[in-house]
Amino acid sequence: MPNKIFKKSQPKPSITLVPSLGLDVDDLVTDFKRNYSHRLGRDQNCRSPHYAYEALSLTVSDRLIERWKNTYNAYRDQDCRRAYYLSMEFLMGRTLSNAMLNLGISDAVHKAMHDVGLELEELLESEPDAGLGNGGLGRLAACFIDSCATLQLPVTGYGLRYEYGMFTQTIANGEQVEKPDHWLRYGNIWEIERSEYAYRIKFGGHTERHIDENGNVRVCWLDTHDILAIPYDTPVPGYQNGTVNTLRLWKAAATEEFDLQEFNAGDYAESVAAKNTAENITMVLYPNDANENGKALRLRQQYLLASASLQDVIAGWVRDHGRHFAHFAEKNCFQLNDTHPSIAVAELMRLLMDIHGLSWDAAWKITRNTMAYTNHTLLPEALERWSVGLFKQLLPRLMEIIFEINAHFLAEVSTHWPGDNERLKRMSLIEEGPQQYVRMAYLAIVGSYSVNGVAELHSKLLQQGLFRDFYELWPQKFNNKTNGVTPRRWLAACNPELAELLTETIGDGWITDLSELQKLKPFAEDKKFRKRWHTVQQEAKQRLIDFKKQELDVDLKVNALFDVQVKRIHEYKRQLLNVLHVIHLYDRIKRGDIANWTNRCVLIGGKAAPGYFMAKKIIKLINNVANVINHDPEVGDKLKLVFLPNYRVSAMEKICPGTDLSEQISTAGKEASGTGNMKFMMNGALTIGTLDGANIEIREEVGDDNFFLFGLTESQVEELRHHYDPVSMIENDVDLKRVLMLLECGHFSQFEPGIFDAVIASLKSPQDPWMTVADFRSFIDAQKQVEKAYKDQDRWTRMSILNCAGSGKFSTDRTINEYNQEIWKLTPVPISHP
Ligand code: B1N
Repeated sequence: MPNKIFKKSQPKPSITLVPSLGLDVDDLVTDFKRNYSHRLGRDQNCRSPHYAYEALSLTVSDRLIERWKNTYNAYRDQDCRRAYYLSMEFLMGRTLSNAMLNLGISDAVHKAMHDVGLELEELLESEPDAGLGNGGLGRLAACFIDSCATLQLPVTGYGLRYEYGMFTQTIANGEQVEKPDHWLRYGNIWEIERSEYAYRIKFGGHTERHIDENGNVRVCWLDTHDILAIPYDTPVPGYQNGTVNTLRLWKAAATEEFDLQEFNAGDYAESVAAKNTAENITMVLYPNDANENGKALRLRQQYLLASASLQDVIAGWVRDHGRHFAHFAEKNCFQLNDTHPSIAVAELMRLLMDIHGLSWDAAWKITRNTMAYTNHTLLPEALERWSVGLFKQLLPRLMEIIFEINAHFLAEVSTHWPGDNERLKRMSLIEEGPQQYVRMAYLAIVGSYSVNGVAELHSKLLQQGLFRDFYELWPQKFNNKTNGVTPRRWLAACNPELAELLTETIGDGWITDLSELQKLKPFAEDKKFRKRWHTVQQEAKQRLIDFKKQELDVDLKVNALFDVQVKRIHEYKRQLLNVLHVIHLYDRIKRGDIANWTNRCVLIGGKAAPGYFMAKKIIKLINNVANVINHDPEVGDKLKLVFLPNYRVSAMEKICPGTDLSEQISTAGKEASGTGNMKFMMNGALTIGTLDGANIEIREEVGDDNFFLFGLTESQVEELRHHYDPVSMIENDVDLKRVLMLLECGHFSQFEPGIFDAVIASLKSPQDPWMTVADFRSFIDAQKQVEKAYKDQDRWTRMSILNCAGSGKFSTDRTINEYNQEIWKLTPVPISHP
C-alpha cells in the first residue's frame, strides 16, 4: 500500500511547497501553456476546446492546492470540533468557473484566454456537469459545502463517486430516452485519488460471540465478502478567503486478497468477475427522486458511504487521540442528508463496540450525541424501509445492533407511556406484518440529537404528522432549517450582468451577506434604475434564446413573458396543471378571446425517473401539446410551449437569469421546501405559487403584493380529500370542461389514440392525491393577474427588483449559520492565504 513508503521512524522527507503560484494574467498564460503542451501533450493543431478546458482547469486547480493544504493542516493542528455532511448525492455541476470566482481571478483568466486567442465561454461549456444527484436534495448538499467553506467552517462532505451520474435525457417522438452519463470518460482533473486512506467494507457472513481477555462479550463478524472504499478528494473553495474544504467521494474496488484467493483456486475469470461485483457498487446513481426502491445494491451503496466515512473519521481520531473516545462527541458531528446514510447510526455503534471495545452504553451515548438528521420529504412513497430479510443477509451484524437499539428504545417508550401497546407498535423501528421492515427514518430519529425539516411548514407537518409520536417524546430534538442556495453560483456567477448592476448600486457586500440586497428596495422607485434593470433582464432572456436556438426549432421572442417550470417531473409538482393552463390559453386563442393578450413562452424541463410511468406520460403530453401549438399559424407569437431537454445544473445557470415567471405550483403540503423557487427569486423572477414549502416564506419576505398566490392550503387539501369530486368540478367550469374535451377528443394525440387515457383518468379520479382539478380555477385567475402585471412593464420591473431585494433570507450562508449555531456549534477557522 502507498502509505508504507515512508516508515514512521524515518525523518520526514523535505518535500516542501514551491512558492505560491501567481494570480495575474502573465502567470496564468505561462502555466496554461505549460499545462497544455507538457502535461496534456497538445499543440496548436489540436482543435478540441476540451484540452484547453483541461489545461485551464489544471492551471486554476494548482492555485487551490496551497490553500487546500493550509486548511487541512489548520484543522488537524487546532484539533477543532468538526462536522461531516453525509450525503448519497452531491449535485456539483461544473467546477471551473466557480473556482475562478472564489479565487478572485475571473477577470484575469478571461484576459489570459483572450491573450492566447481562446474564447473562455467555449472552454467553460466543454466541462461536463458532475451530475451526482437527482435534484434538490443533491444540489442542496453542493450549496451547503460552498457556504461552509465561505463561512470558514471545518466541514467535510462525504459521498459516493458514481462512475455514471444522473442519466442524460433526450427526447424522441416526444418521449424521454435515457442515455448513460459517463461523466468520467475523459478523466476528472479536479479530483485527487488518496489510496492511502482506503478502508475495508464488509458484507454478508455471520456473527459469533466470544469472551475477551477482560471477560467481556465480543462480537465478531466473520466470513464476510469485503470490498475496498477508495477516497477521491475534490477541493471546495470558500469565497476569496483562503479556506479550501474537502469533498471526499468513495469509489468501491475489489480487495487484493479476495482476487488472490479466487486466483489460487484457478478461477482467473471468476476473480475478474468478482472485481466487477465489487466495483459495481459505485457504478451508478439511482435516478429516483423522492421514491424508495428497495434494491440490494442501493443498500450496499448506503452502507459503503456510512462505513467508509465513519472509519475515516475514527482513523483520524485514533491518530490524534489514541483509542480514547471520551471526548469524541465533543469534537465530531455527522449531519445525515435524509435517511439514505442513516445506517451510520448502527455502524458507529458497531465500530465503537466491536472494533474499539466500548460498552453498549458508552457507544450509545456517543452515537446519540454525534448524529443529526435532516428529513426532506413527507411523501410516504419516499420513506425508506428495508426488508429485515435483506438486511440480515447483507449486514447481519448491523441488523443485530438495530434490533438491540429497538429493544432499548421500546423500553424507554413504555416507561413513558406504560401499557400503550398501540404506540409501541407505531414507534417501533421494525414494521411488523407479513414481511418485517426496518424504518430508517425512525432509526435516524432515535439515534440523533437533532431532527430537522427544510422549511417552516414542512417542519411543522413533521411534528404534527409523520413524526408526531417522536415529537411528543423528545420535543427538544425537533427544529427547522429553511433551505437556501449559494448566491455565488446562483447570482454572482450565473448572472454577471445583474451582479455588476447590484454591486454598482449597493456595493459587493451582498456576495457574502445576502441580506444586503435589502438596500435595493428604495431603487425600485427610481425610474432610471428600473430602466437599467429591465435592460439587463431582457439581455438575459436574449442569451437564453440564443443558447437554446441550436437545439430547439422554435422561434422565441424577448418581449414575450418567459414562464418557466424546471424541476424533476413528478405528479405532486403538477406540471399537469401548467399544461392545463397552456391548453386553456390555446383554446382562448382558437375561439378568438384575445383582447389585451400577453404573449407568453412557457418553458418546461425536467427528468422523469425511468420507471415512473405517469411522469413519462406527462413529458409526452407536454411535447405533443407543444407540437400542436407551435405549428399553428393562428397561434403565432401569442403562445409557445417548449420542453427543455436534459435539465441539469448548468442549464439552470442559463435559465434562471432569463426567467420572468417562476412556477411553484405543487399541491400544498407536498413540496418539502423547493430550492429552484429561491434561485428564480434571487434573479428577479416573480413567483406564481401555492402555499407550500418555502414558497410561504418567499411570499412573507417579498410581501403579498409581489407574489401571485393561488390554490388550496394544506389543511384545505386534507379537508377536501373526504369529499373530492373532480368530475363535477369539471362539469361546473366551462374553461376546464373545454380543456378536458380537447384532451379527450385526441386533439393532442391525433395518430396515437388513447395514449393519454391514464393522465385524463388521474385528473378525474376522486382519489387523485394531487388534486390538480381543484386548483385549476384559482390558477387560471392568478395567471390573469400575472398578465395584467406584465402588461405594465414598469410595475413588473418594480416587482422584479423587490423580489431580488427580498431574497436575502434564501442564501445557504443563512441556512448554514443556523445549522452551525443550533446543531453543529463549530468555531470558524480563519486560514491565512497568499
Ligand atoms: O429535497 C429538497 C427539497 O427542496 C425538495 O422539496 C424535496 O422534494 C427534495 C429519495 C429524495 N426530498 N426527498 C428527496 C431524493 C433522492 C432520493 O433517492 C428522496 N429529495 C427531496 C432539498 O431539501
